[in-house]
Formats: sequence, C-alpha cells, structure tokens
Amino acid sequence: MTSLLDRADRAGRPAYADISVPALRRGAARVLTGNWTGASTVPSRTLYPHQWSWDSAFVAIGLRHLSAHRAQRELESLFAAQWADGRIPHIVFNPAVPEDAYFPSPDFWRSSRAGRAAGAPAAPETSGIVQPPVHALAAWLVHRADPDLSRRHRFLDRAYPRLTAWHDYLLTRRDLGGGGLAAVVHPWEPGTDNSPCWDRALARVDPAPPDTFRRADLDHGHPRDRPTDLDYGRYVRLAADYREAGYDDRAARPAFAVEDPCFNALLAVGEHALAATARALGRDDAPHTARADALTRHLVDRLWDAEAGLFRVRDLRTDDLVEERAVTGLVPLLLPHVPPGVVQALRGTLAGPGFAAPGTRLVPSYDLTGPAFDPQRYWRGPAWFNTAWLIHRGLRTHGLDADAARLRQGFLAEAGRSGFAEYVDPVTGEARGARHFSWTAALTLDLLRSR
Ligand code: 9WN
Repeated sequence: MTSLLDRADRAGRPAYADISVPALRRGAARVLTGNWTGASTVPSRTLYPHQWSWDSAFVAIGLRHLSAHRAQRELESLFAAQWADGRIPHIVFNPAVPEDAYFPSPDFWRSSRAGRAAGAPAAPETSGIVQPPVHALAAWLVHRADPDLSRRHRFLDRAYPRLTAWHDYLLTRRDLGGGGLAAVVHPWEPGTDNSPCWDRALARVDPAPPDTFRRADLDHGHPRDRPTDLDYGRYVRLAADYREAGYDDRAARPAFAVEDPCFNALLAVGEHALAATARALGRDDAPHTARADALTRHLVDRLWDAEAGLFRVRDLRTDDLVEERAVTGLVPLLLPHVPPGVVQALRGTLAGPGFAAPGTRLVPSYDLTGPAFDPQRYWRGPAWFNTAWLIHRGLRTHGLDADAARLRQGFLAEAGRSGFAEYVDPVTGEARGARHFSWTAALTLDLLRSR
C-alpha cells in the first residue's frame, strides 16, 4: 500500500505512516457524507451549519469524484438562491437550523425584505454579501467528470446563464474603482476574513458595540483561533450599513472597498471556464476569452508589485497598495497568461523565507516573516487547504510540476494527519479551527486524482 506520509515528518511528529491512500480517500468521503444535508454540504456541522458559497464550489470539485450528480446538486442549490441582480450570496440559510446556531443569522441579514429591491429571492433567506467566484471553474470541472450525465441533465445549459449573470454583476456593479476589477466591500467577501491585509482599511470602521450582538462562533471555535471581538464589531457594522443601503451597490458608500488579487484571479479563471462552457454549448466563447485577458491585464497593472514579488491588495479609499504580503497575492499564478517574469517571481516568493514552510510543505496564509504573522489565528498565518489547492493548480498551469508535487504531498499528509482540519499551523502542522471540514476533504479527493 502506498504511504503518503513516509517522508512527511521533518518536525519530529509521529509519522502516521499507516495513513494509506485508500484510508485517506475513505476518510475524506466520510467527511463529505457526514456534512451532506440532502441538497448541499455544510462546511462544518458545528461551526458553519448552513451553505457557504465558495465552500460549495470547492466541495463540488471534490464531490464530482464520488458522485457527479451530487456535485451538480451542490452547485444548483446555491444557484437557486441567486439574486435578480446576479449576485450569488455568501451564505444560504437552512430554515431547519435554529437562528442562534450561527451569527449573523437570517434575522440580521433580512435578505428577503432588506434585499428585495436588489433582487433577493423571497426564499431562501441568504446573506447579502458575496464570496470569491470559484463557481464557473467548479461547474466546468463537474461537467468534465461525467459529460454524458451532464448533457442528460442539461447541467451546463442551466448553469451558464446563472454564471454569466454572476460575473456580469461583479464586473459592472462591483467595479467600484473603475479599473476593470471587482471590488469587495466586506472582509468576509474575499473569504480571508481577518487577513492583516484588511487591518488598515478596517481601522477606519467604527465597530458596532459588543452588547448589540452575540458571537456564535466561540461556542465551537477556540478564541485564539478566531477573529477578535474588535474585528467582529467592525464586520457587524459594515454588514449592517450595507443592509441599511438595501444592498444596493449604486447607493451604498462602503467604508471598506478593496481589490483583492485572489478574488479577481478566480474571476478571470472563471471567465476561461465560461469560454470552455460556451464552446461546449456551441456558443461564442470570444466574449469570455476577452474578459479573461482584460482581467489578467488589469490585475498586473493594478495589483502586481515587482519589488514585493507578489500581487497586493488595492485599497480604493486611499487608492494605494496595502503593504501586507498574503497567500492571496500568489493565487494569480492560476492565470495562464500572466507574463513569464511574474510567474518566475511568484515561484521565487513561494520558495523564499516568507512562504516556504518546510515542516508542512504548505503555504501560510500570511508572510512568515511579516509583522502581523500569527501561526494560530485564522487567516493571519495558518495554512489553509483551499489556497494550497489553488496554488497547486497554478504551478501545474505553468509546468512547475516538481513544485506542484511537493505541495501536493504536503497537502495530503497534513489533511490526513489533522483530521481534515479547517487550517493548520504552517510550521508544526497542528490542527486549528474546525475538524472534518468539507473543502479540506473534497480537495483531498481531488488531489488524490491528480499528480
Ligand atoms: C464567515 C465557511 C467560511 C469560509 C470562509 C472562512 C469562514 C465565516 C466565519 O468560514 O468565514 O463567512 O464565520 O468565519 O473564513 O472563507 O467560507 O467555511
């Protein structure tokens, strides 16, 4: 039996050499079965008991290896909650789950009432913000897993208009900087909630008083692993202000508005996937290819920092690049047409002291040598499995196969060792956040299928 972990343990921990490929596959499949609700998958039964947007896309990418049909349903249940303005909400609430199981709950977002003018559906209740657009890529990969089934279900025919409306929303209503990139208006939107990249912009936000809300995350998550109360107060204020503006991007004047390289790289990759989808449907792919190329150009023009060796965040309130270096600045490696010099620089940054973590071979969420580095707290240092998967795909896109193989080994070893944790200490591999976390399991299944 092939052991994944024979050479994995340079940090002196137990080798767990008994975790074989079949056992890892079975373990990952068990997580996805346990988190399946009948129409979609919760990220975690305890911490995140509803459907999340980019989680479902990552889940579908792995689920397609177990059941292409279930993977289609995963995406379709999310699409069913799309707003008329095209936005795909970041949370779709399960009405069977008690209100106090997660905060902010449906009675905070009030989507069906507060979002009516922006096109929120009457049901289900959703949040009013968005998450990174991984969905077009996911839909294309789900189709490819079983094209006959996909054609029989007319899966792409139904997904394509949803996905184009979603991207149209991001490229029009959310081009707040006027530079051809989509902006995010809340730190939950880029999915990397408390990254140090948001600190400076968040400091301008007046926090909601702590006695006006009750955090549910601390019922299940360790306070050291989670964002601080001060950050939560600011998240609540930003979300409440957006809600009060009817979630209308033309009326809202968000205190927080930034362009994130990961979010926009995923949008560009999504346009490449839509080009492939359009071809499969016998439609014109040219508009999508043109959009993907334009997004790639704008990313390089607006966010590339040659001196830092990665892409950075642009703060639209000050119109400058944020100093902090985060894993999200490496994700544009996914784009097939970034200039070769950028690819080489990103590869160098990945191998350099800020992002090489030999103990785990994963990629920390924030520069190991940066002033705000914290190996434990959420997106301020720990290594996450979805960003590792994206970077693995980027390395493969550019033929950097040896680097990709090393990252894949680290991913599989740490995913199995940590019990499919939400994130791990990048240096020691110690598990953090939720366990039996869906995208960790799903992307494990996917990487077991690749090199
Ligand atoms: C807020 C579900 C989500 C992920 C995010 C991750 C975390 C939520 C939270 O969990 O965010 O959306 O309550 O902390 O940061 O990326 O989608 O897994």
